[in-house]
Amino acid sequence: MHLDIAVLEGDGIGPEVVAQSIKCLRSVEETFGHSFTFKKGLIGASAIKQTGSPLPKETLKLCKNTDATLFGSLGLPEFDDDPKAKVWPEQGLLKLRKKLGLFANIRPVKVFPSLIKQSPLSKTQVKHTDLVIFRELSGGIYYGEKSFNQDNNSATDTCTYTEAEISRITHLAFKSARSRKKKVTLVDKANVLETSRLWRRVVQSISESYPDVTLNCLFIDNAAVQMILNPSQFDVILTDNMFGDILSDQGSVIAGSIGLLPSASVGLEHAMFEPIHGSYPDAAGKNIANPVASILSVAMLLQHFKMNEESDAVVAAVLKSFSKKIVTPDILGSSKYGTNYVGDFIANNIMELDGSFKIN
Ligand code: NAD
Ligand code: IPM
Ligand code: K
Ligand code: MN
Repeated sequence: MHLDIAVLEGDGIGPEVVAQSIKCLRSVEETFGHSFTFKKGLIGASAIKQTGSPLPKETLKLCKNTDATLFGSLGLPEFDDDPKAKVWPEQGLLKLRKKLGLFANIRPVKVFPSLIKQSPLSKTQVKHTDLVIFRELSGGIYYGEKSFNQDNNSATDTCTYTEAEISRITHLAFKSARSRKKKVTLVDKANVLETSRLWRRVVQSISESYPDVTLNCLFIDNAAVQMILNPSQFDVILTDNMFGDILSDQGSVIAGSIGLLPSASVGLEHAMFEPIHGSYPDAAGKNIANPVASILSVAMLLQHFKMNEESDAVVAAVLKSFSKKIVTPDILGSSKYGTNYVGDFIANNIMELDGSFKIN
């Protein structure tokens, strides 16, 4: 298969982790006889510095004209620390998601048996965790009307959802549950928010057309607790843009490090793959960032294009790095292995499997 892939490295550790993912894709290309081309584009702080815009027109065009986008991370403290800035890096990512129509952000949270001791939570608590968060990605408070009133120093963010926006991601979540443990948990704040009440109404009504899938609803505050106390009770978590952002970072505590969790952002026409973590600016250029979240995002990319054996081969190589303790210091404090070494190890261990391979 031939794929044209847009590569947006972004800021901080973005370029370092994406470089490992490209090594892995090169290895998949060679092992399985595919052909991938990589075309780089600017986004985020580096794009602002070079062009004045966090999402230059050329970058958007590139992502629209390629089969998929591989994205690193963006953001730099000099922008976070300047609340008066007129443009900032994160605007580039939000605009890209919206313009590409990426309405669903799929964030799996798993415990890897060989890393179970790395979770700060107890083994009994986290074992058997295998959940996936379906985070709505192009609506809600991230995209509602915003204003800043200089006169009385007040600011407003509005949260709006339409039935259509809720409905399209709900169908994806239920379809996913059908091929998993057949359980959807809607996480919301329906005891307070009108948007959450709409979510409940729409999701409950859609659930009737999936009689084989059980739906239950949890308030976000309780869900945050349940996810830590008993994460294995969850299968598919369906939630809005902001709750999904927060819950998925929390999910990384179960897995052991945020440097492990990948994501796929999908829409009707485009797809983008990125680690859930940010640009971890303190680690930039130090060769210590964990590349696994980005590499597992490549596994999700391959699966998206139905290259299931290829995807399994990437996951198997990642699992091998875990069992050989070829991991970065976020996983094992005493580890001397850096981003590059771990990336090389995984890329060099991508090989055809005998068909008996299972992720869990
Ligand atoms: P962050 O995810 O960058 O880092 C938080 C902490 O997570 C780090 O201190 C580190 O301990 C750990 N971490 C993150 N990635 C890691 C990796 N690959 N390996 C090992 N440890 C890792 O979040 P933050 O500090 O809140 O934000 C930093 C910047 O990143 C901000 O500008 C923020 O806006 C941006 N951000 C971007 C994205 C994105 O591009 N999608 C996501 C989150 C945050
Ligand atoms: C993420 C990030 C982004 C988000 C920021 C950087 C805009 O935290 O991808 O999880 O909130 O969606
Ligand atoms: K990211
Ligand atoms: Mn986030």
